[in-house]
Amino acid sequence: MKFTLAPLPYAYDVLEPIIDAKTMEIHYSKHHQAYVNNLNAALEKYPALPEQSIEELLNNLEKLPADIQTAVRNNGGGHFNHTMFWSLLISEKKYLAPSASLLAHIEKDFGSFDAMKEQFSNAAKTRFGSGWAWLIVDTTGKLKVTSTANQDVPFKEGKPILGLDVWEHAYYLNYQNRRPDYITNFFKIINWKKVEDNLR
Ligand code: MN3
Repeated sequence: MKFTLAPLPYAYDVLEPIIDAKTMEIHYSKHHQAYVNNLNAALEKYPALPEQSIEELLNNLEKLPADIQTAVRNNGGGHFNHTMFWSLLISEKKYLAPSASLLAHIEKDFGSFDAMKEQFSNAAKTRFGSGWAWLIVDTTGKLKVTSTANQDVPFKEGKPILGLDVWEHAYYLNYQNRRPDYITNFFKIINWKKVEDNLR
C-alpha cells in the first residue's frame, strides 16, 4: 500500500495575495509531501496489510498494528486533510458563492450563511494550537461546525465537506499571529461547488 501526492490543481501563486506563493509551495511540496512520505514509511513495515483507501485506513485505525496507529493517524490524516484543502481553494469567481440549494441547506441548519460563517470562524479562531476547523454533514444530513486537533479527521462526527487548516505553517509567513485575518480571507477563496460535491 503506497500513497502519492497528487499534483496541485493550480499554480502556487494563483491564490495571492490571500495565500502567498511561498506559503503554498512550502505547504504543498514540503509539509504535505512529508505526511505522504511518513505515511508510506509506516505502512511499509507491514507489506501484508490489505490495500485500503485513505478514508478506510483512518476509519479503522484500531485494526492496524499498534506500533503504526499513531503514525497513520497523524500522517494519514495530514494526507487526507491537505488533499481536501487544496481542492477547496479557488481563485475563479464563478464558484465563490454557494448555489441556491446549498445556501438553502446552510440556512436551514444555521439560520443564515453569516451565522454559519461566524460559527466556523470561531471554531477556527479558538482551536488552540494546531488543527482544523470543519463544516461537516452528520448521518442525518444536518450540517454542523466542528474542529479537530493536530491532523485528526472528524469522521466520527460526520463527513467533512469544508476544512480550514489553522496550523501556523498554513499562514505564518503572510499573517504571522493574525490568524483571524487568515480566516476572514479564507472565505474569499472557497470553491463552494466543491463543498457541494463533497456533500453529495
Ligand atoms: Mn497544513
